[in-house]
Amino acid sequence: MKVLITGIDGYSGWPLALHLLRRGHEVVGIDNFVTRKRVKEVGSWSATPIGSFAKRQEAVDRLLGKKITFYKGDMTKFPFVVDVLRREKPDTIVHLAEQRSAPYSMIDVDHAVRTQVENITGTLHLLYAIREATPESHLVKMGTMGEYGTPNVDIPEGFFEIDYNGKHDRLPFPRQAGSWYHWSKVFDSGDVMFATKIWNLKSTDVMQGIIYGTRTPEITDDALLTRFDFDETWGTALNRFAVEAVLGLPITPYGKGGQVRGFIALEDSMQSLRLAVENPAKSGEYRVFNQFDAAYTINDLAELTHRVARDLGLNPRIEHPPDPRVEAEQHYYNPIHENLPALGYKRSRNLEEVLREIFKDLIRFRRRLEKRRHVVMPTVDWRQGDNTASLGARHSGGPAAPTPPTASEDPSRTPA
Ligand code: USQ
Repeated sequence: MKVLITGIDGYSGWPLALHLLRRGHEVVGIDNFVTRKRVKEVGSWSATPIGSFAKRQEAVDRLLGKKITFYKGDMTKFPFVVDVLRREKPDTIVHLAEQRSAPYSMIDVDHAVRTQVENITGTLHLLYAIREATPESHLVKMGTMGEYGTPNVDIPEGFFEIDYNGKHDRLPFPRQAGSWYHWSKVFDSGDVMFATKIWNLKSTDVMQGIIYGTRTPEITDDALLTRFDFDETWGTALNRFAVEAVLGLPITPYGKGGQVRGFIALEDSMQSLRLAVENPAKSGEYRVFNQFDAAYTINDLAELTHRVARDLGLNPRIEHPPDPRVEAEQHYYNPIHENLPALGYKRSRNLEEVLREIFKDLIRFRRRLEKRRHVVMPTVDWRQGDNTASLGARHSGGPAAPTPPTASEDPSRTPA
């Protein structure tokens, strides 16, 4: 199959490209390198040193004997999006090119608006471009488990059966997102569902859980590493906890730490996306996959990180900062996830094994972490309308300057 990956330079996009190439698929990519710029904007960088995209392409050529066709451009420019689709005619499009950080979207009004405008515009452009250029192609759209929030009932895969006032229907399950970022994904889901219906498209909406890990089996050389973020805005729970332990900073389950989320290893997220690609939706079908492996409380993960770090001779400690988010700190959580196992999904390795591998890599890149230790502790508070002063004071000695939405040059000449 020919697969177009939008956001191919990202944490998931890059290992997905390697995984699909190894499976014999042809890979085309789009990116505007804005994640590299925005991580720099908050004073951070990737724990793993990653080269420019040209260097990544060279490594794929040299180490795998494969080519990736690449288009630098922005999903908010419709002529660019439709032109790539017309030229490449992909069988499948995996749409990952969105602002993916909840805390980043909560910095201030500017970051909230840019997150929603860019994410929703990019998805709408892609939907119109598919209709115009490749109506037969299958869209695999990256959404998030966070669209559902944490309701006090089981969470189905997208839809549920309901009896109400004597009538019965199958309806989209209510969405209760917890950040402007997560709401942008809710709006995307509505748009993908509607476009699929009116234009008879094929779509899979992936409700992705929190990914952890530094590696996939295809990352056989440092030149093939994916990025790994750990700062307060771009890093995610388990990845951040491992970095905190390496740096001798407190491991930080926010508030009571009873927040439960679905987690999945990077390698298994790639397996899941590949299963969605290789088993496309039918014409007119909008299907939803809850894509996570197991649910854990944040406290469970903090304690596991603590134990593994001690085994490795580190001296970790757990502290509970006040929760900077507005979220339930103890709650019921039982999402169903049956669609991917029905396609053959199987967990590849257990959580502790992957965590030990994360530590191994982070200890190798400890000097890069040390240089950015001041960006790890949380400052962005959901209750504040403007966090730029506190974020700027902690990260770069001044207010965080907004980044223009379109990257005009490749900032990846130096390691990101
Ligand atoms: N948390 C802590 N301590 C930390 C960091 C996070 O307790 O140091 C808590 C948060 O309060 C939250 C939970 O961990 O309750 C998850 O936070 P996160 O930062 O790991 O993940 P989140 O903001 O939900 O977003 C991440 C990705 C996003 C993806 C989402 C999947 O950044 O792109 O959509 O995970 S999900 O969470 O299932 O919606």
